[in-house]
Amino acid sequence: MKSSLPMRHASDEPPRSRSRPLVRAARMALYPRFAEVTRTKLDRLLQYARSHEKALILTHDNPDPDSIAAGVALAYLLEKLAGVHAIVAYGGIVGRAENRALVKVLKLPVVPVSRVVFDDYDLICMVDTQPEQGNHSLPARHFPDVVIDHHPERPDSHLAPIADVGGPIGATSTVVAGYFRASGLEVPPPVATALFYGIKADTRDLGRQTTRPDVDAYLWLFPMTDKEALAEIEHPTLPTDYFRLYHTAIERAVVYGDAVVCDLAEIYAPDMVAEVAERFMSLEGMRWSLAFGRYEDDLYFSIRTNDRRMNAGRLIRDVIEAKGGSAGGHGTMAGARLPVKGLSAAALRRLEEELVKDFLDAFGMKGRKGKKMV
Ligand SMILES: [Mn+2]
Repeated sequence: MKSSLPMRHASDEPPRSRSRPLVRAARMALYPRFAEVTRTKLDRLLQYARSHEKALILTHDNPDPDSIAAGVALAYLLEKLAGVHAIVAYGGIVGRAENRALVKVLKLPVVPVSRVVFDDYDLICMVDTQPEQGNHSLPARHFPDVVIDHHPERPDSHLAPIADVGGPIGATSTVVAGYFRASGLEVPPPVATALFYGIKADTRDLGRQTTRPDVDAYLWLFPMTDKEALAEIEHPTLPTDYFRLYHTAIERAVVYGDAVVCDLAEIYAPDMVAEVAERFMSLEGMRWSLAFGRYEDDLYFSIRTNDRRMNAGRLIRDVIEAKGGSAGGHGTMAGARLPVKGLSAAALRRLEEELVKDFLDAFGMKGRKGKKMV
């Protein structure tokens, strides 16, 4: 059945940039097809969109640069090439200072989903997430028409008329940059800068989960970026809360063998767990990094690994979905959310202890004694 659905890439998966040389040579031969396939995907998307009037593009909750950039770029494409009025909305908050700067400095037109009346839109798109992912704010009575996401595909995503999901690509921004390139449309500097930063952030400067299309899109976009804006985004001023949280993080981090675990308690923005997990991954000798904290009625989790044999996305789903939460991610980075509304302080502590134990088991650190990081 799947093969009859539009915009699916199975045979046109781009090569991983770090394949062994022989395999790489063989895959390179496939590469021209990637551009061709992208053109076809764009045509199908535009043809579908043209019979609609108003598009709502949803990012995942607490959006990262990749989802914001992909959303804004898709909105621009739909307006220019399909004549569809498009807005970009997100659930949760734009938390990290870099992400706030991205929106502010580039004046990106994104709005909180609380301001959206879903029934006003006849075209619903989802970027950097998928219907079953559980980290977005699309009400269950709606289903997206368009899904564009580089995360591993979920079965339901292909029920969307237009789905460009899965594959090894490092960023959804790479996929949308590919559409731009195929369209021949000029990329406005704010859009180019956002897409560039989206790829840079998701691939950690092209060092993680990076494929040749990611590198190509990055290089293609760079001359079109606003360098001053980029510097402002990458080096934003930070609130006192940020340093307070880091202080807490450093004091509370515990090392178990080659895994570092940090319970951040209250956090001022959900995406701070990702920031801390990422940072502690640079601690010498670590193979795993886990950070979690509470924001409003949810516990947020973020894990990182540098072990290519492991799959962080699968691991976090196994642990968190068993407890009724939602999770997603890929090989080296993943995140999750678990509702804890109404739990007493004692019950919450027990749950956290259980979860840390589950994670340590999954990391292969069963029964290890922890030692404070500092
Ligand atoms: Mn992404």
